[in-house]
Amino acid sequence: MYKITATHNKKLKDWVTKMAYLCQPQDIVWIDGSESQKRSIEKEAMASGELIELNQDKLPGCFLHRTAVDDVARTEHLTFICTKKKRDAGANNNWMAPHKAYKKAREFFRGSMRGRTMYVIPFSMGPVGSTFSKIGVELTDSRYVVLNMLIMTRAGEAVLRQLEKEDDFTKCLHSKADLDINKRLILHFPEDNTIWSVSSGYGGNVLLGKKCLSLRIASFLARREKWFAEHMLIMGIEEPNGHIEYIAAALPSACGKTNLAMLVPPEGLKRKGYRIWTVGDDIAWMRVDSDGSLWAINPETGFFGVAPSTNSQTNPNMVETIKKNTIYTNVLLKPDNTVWWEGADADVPAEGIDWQGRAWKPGLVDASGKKILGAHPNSRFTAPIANCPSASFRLEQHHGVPISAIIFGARRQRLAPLVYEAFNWQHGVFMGATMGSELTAAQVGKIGEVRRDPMAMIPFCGYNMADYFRHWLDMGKKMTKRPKIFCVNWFRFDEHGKFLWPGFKENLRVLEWILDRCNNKVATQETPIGYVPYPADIDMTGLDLPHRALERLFAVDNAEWLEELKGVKKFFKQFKQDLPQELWLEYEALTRRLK
Ligand code: GTP
Ligand code: SPV
Ligand code: MN
Repeated sequence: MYKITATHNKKLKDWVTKMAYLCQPQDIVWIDGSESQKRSIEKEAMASGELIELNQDKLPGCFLHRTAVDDVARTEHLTFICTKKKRDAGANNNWMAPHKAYKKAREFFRGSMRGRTMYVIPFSMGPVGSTFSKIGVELTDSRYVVLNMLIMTRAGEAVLRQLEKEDDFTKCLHSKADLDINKRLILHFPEDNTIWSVSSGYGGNVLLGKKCLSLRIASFLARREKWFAEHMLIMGIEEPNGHIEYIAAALPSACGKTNLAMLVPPEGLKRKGYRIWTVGDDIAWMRVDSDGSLWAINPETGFFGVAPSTNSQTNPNMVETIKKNTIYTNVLLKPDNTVWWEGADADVPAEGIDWQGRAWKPGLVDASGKKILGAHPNSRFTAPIANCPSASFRLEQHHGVPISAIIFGARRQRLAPLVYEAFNWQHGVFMGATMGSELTAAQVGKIGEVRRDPMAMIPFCGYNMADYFRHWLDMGKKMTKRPKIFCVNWFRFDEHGKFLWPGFKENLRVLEWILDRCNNKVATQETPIGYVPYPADIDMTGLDLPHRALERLFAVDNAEWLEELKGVKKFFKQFKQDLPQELWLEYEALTRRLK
């Protein structure tokens, strides 16, 4: 009953047919990437209620979508790595045996698309045909997923044509089914290059090109093929003489990647004539090139960014980016059919419809007296990078950009200095491997609790993290021109619970120091945890901070760090004898320096 004519690729044909018999859609539609097909899917999504059309005079091409109330963030406890051996998934992942996982999920997929269309989305992560790039095909019964994937990836005809030349692709199956959280599973089969996601309609759970393919599956492939797939932004910093240096930075979810990637220089630094180029805000694929240095691409073509606090003070480039062709998820709808969220530019609206579709006005509280928010704290927008005023001119280059510095960041009210530098590559890998960060609204869980989040990859590393650390150490040996490694923390508090550092655009002052270090322009102070700046080397022109704020931002409290190391030890011990010995050596050396 299902006839496939869109492709000659037998593997693709057979797989689509098989999945169709499992899910039983009423028909199959192949996504070609054309404007006319996109328009017709938008119309159907409006008719079915999946999308609400926004005010087309003020927000052309923009829509609003609301997810189910219990489907508003990634569900890490329902996310599994299904390798034959449990050991290969590692202590960092939930594991299920592949045959068990397929069997369990198959029951949830069986007939799940009845009465619906199955869309076939051929997509490329990275420019079609680049040596960096990987192809995926996502089958989904969600028009919201289709329209998001059209923004986030290169999807359509060109990819199908590429699939006539190369056979390999990641098989991605998604069905929203009936969105029942008790039947929700996000399954990865790295050994089969396959992803199955069922009963969710939220971002990272269902836009399978993003975290599932570009991080979990790609990290597995990257180790095998000797490259990096990382949860990192990529940005270029151009000096007035036209020279551009690129950096890659890993910060955990909702810890500032998007904001950093497109910052606008603060007034005080404008005289220096910096210009920022945004390459990516979430994912970096990096390779060692024949010149011995590290080159990076952003495999995505869009932003899936956090809405709350996005305004023209914090992120003017994003405000510009999301004015057209943007899909908003779980924000507040205003009476004039525009949108709002906590921390948006416009005044708090007198009334509106909240993210759950209920009438809302300021000051509402729930039964327990808690303020009811207009927008969900993890409400998001999906927008094309091409809309961004700072979008890099090298986005389509198959070669990517060369990376001068790697930055690891975390959200820590205490402990971690604003910035510090690793002594060398191995110490830098140790710094990344021992990152801890406070949880945010981006994942279901206890907000504020500190968890170990090595390289911001704890939710995204598709294999045993002990092997991942080994891979990081090995890659250092592959490079003759290694990037320097740094740690940053924009989130340190003063004794009154206020941020010590203003953050956002002011972070350029820290990046400037980092680049100065890469070019051996400034000296540092050595501390047990790494090199910290001399306060005088941070350009503070136009920024007034309280007395001795910088000293406090760079302070290292040995007792606090020794306490922190207890958590690190516990984390490392989970990996037993698999953990690279080098990391234990670094651990012991740090302990000695702190004592
Ligand atoms: P994901 O998309 O989940 O991977 O998040 P992200 O790392 O891109 O985080 P994003 O830039 O969207 O920032 C998340 C939250 O952190 C927002 O509420 C921002 O307002 C806040 N934030 C970002 N940068 C800074 C900063 O420098 N200082 C402070 N205090 N807050 C920041
Ligand atoms: C993150 O949580 O790190 C995100 C959002 O970037 S999601 O796509 O849902 O993973
Ligand atoms: Mn992210």
